[in-house]
Amino acid sequence: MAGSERGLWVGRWALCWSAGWVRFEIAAAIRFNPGMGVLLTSDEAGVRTITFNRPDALNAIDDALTTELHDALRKTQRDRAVRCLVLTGAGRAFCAGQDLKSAQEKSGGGGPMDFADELRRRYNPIIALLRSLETPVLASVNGVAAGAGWSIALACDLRVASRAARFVGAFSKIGLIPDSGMTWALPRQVGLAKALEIAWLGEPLTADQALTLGLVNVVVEPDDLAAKTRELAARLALSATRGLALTKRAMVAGLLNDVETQLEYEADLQGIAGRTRDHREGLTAFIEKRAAEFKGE
Ligand code: LHQ
Repeated sequence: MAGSERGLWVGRWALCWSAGWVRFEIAAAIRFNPGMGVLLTSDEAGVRTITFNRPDALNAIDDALTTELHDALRKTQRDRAVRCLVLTGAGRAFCAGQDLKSAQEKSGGGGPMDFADELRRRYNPIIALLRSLETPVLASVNGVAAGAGWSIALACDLRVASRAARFVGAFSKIGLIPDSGMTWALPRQVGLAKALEIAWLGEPLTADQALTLGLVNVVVEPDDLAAKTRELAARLALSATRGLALTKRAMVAGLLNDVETQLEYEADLQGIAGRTRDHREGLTAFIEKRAAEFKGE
């Protein structure tokens, strides 16, 4: 086996309270890969979870993290068994953005670092990959998301946030502009004036403020985050995921196209969706009055 395939197969006992009864569940067939350094990767029933794993530095992004994340996303892109991807952070943070200490070391403690080169080589390919992944991508925002860490969360398709999460556009505090796709995503999600206010003033947003602005999809108590993330990810993974991928493609194109172009594009993509096995299965299940069993084909 190679790469993430090298993971160990382990069984996990999950202890759940349900309707007043203690229920034991074996979450069977969890593939867990502990050996990737600054990322942890686990697979369970079509859901891949990638965990940023530099908790002492609030999962700040150093060179190893961008290399491993890029690699992990490329593998995910090629792995048809993955039908939902979750990104989250170990410890109390989601991700604190660029590792400012390693940035200073790289610049020799004084001279300016070539940020344009850093972004083009290390960050932009990650954001482009996240945006283009056919697999639905969930950010499970367990704590603070700052700078490019927030940009990564924004590049995911949906965001589930712990009430302990905070969103910090750290850029203006260090004389930089929002990057890693934030200037693309933020004005589209909250409008130009709000995006400028967030970027210029740099006031942290609470999870509830982010929910009000539509920047996260749901907020739950910290102890409920893992369960809520699993529930949503499992639901997406069991969906007609080819259709979901085509929907994502259509919606993103719709942000840029005029209406005639978009109608034409929708017709093209619906043509593809109409030829999928999942569409046939959905129709058959409707007629047979049973739940559909989608395979992502
Ligand atoms: C960190 C970091 C960190 C290293 C906390 N680095 N250690 C990319 C590349 C190229 C061009 C430029 O742009 C970019 C994109 C960017 O991401 S730029 C923005 C970079 N990020 C920041 O400016 C955020 C800096 N961090 C903070 O403002 C705070 O730490 C936040 C608000 C994230 C959390 O605050 P607290 O909860 O109060 O935690 P803390 O500040 O006490 O941090 C805990 C530890 O984590 C601490 O280390 P220590 O050894 O003292 O315990 C921090 O130094 C470390 N840490 N962020 N980005």
